[in-house]
Amino acid sequence: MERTFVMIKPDGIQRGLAGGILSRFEMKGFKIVAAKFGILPEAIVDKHYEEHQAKPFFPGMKAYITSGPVFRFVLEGENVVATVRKMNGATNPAEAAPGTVRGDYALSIGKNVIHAADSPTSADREIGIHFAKSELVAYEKIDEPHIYD
Ligand code: FUP
Repeated sequence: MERTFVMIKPDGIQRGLAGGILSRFEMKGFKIVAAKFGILPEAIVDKHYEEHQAKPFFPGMKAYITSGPVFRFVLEGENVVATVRKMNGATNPAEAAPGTVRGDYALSIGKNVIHAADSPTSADREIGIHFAKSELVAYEKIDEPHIYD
């Protein structure tokens, strides 16, 4: 079963959006297999955003993403990577459709509330950066027969 990495950023935490956002994914049918709350260590930020390190927005983004706690979790389910990206909406909230997390809750790209991995390969990489294997919990959820054909 596919897994993805999701992070509610400091703006989402400060605005009290974390529970409601996690609830969207639970109600969709995805299973929570790991979660942690806290301030990101600098080394984790550098690894996570490796591809953006040379970009002009990187220093500001790094300062922001470490300015307060974030809520990180791993979700599991069929097509979870692409589905969570769709549920989050476009990176730039101005282009995010209503009904998506960013379409409903965000106005600017630097404060876009949430991150999710953009491919199964990125998901594996990001899960490995943020969680130890022992922190990923494999378990049966009783609603699965009612969610999957
Ligand atoms: P995403 O895959 O949706 O997380 O988006 P990107 O990897 O393109 O960007 C990562 C983060 O960099 C965004 F969530 C916000 C930040 N960013 C900016 O602050 N300014 C930009 O112009 C582009 C991205």
